[in-house]
This record gives sequence, C-alpha cells and structure tokens, in this order.
Amino acid sequence: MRAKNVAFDITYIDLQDKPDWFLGISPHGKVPVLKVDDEILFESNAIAEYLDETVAPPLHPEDPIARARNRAWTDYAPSFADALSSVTYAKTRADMEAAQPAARKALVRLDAALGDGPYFNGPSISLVDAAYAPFLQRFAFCDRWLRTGLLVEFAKVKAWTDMLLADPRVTGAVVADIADRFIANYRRRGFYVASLIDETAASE
Ligand SMILES: N[C@@H](CCC(=O)N[C@@H](CS)C(=O)NCC(=O)O)C(=O)O
Repeated sequence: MRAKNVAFDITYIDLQDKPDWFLGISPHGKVPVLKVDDEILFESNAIAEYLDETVAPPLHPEDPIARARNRAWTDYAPSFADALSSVTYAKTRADMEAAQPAARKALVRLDAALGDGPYFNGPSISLVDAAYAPFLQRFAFCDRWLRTGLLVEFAKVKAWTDMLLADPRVTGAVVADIADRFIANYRRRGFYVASLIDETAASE
C-alpha cells in the first residue's frame, strides 16, 4: 500500500494476545487482514493481488510470462522463509549449523532468479520484493549476532536485501520498536540467537 500511495489505517496485533475483534474477522486468526469497506480479505498474496488489480501503479509485470514467473517466485517465499528460519530460530548452535545447508540451497535458488537489480524485476518494486522483504529483514537482523556469513556468499541476494532494508516502504511497514520486540520474542521462545544477544549486551 505504501508503494501505491494508498491511504490506509494500520492496527498492529499482538499475536500473543489477539483481541476478540481481530479473531472475529481473521478467518485463521492470522495477520495480515485487510478491511475494504465492509469486506475482509486475508492471505498476503490474495491481498496483494487485490490491491494490484484495483490501485495503480501495477506492481506485477505486464508481460504474462514475466507475471507468471513473478507469481511463482512469490509462491516460493514461504519455503525460502522456512529454510532461513530454521537457522535464525534454531534453539542450539548445533541446530543452527545443521540448518545452514538447506538455507544455502534456498539462497542459491533465489540468487539465480535475481537479475541486475536493484529490485527483483529491475528498476521498479514488485510484489515479489514485497513478499521477500519481511523474511530478508528477519534473517539480516538475526545474522548480526549469528554471523553465518550466508548472505555475503550470495552477492545478488545481499545487494537486494541491503536495498530493501533501506527502503522506507519496507522499514515503514513495522512498528518503531521492532528490534526490541524481535529480541523479546527470541528470548521467550528460547532461540539460540537470544543467548548471543545477551552475551553481546553483557560484554558492552
Ligand atoms: N499464508 C499466510 C500466513 C500468515 C501468517 O502465518 N501470519 C502469522 C504471522 S507472519 C500469524 O499471524 N501468526 C499467528 C498465529 O498463527 O497464531 C499469509 O501469507 O497471509
């Protein structure tokens, strides 16, 4: 919606304490949900496609082949996210290391799909960029402490990540205290990265 300059109100949901009104409108109790007048839409891709069909500028390529490829890569985002989250959200160092080969495979695939940038399709932002940005943001955040070096191995993904994470359309999509909330969540869930964050804080 930021890429399209749509006027909207956003309400962030504490997923540990979902309000009743939210559970009343979100069919799976998950975010995101978009309310358009009296209609409720859910599922990120369905919402993104709806917005793309109704609000200019289009963020899908005009060419049907390019559009199908974009949709295919957006469909791959959850598998990509799972592969990376097994690293970032591992509970032990051993699990974190064991998860890296699968993450590397996912990164190889994505790197090969990227062109010369800066965005997935070239000069302008697309729905594929929007689909990957949150996952790249979470991985890059944890990797400050995990130091897997995985992103550095993949120059195109690295450049794409750096560019997206500096983009106000991406940074503006999260709450201002997201870093503190991420860290509190890692501690609560006992992720290995939380111990590294605590060690770093103790040594400062
Ligand atoms: N396929 C859905 C997934 C949505 C999803 O998993 N949302 C997570 C946060 S990223 C959520 O709301 N989790 C809360 C829960 O499952 O209780 C989409 O893309 O919209």
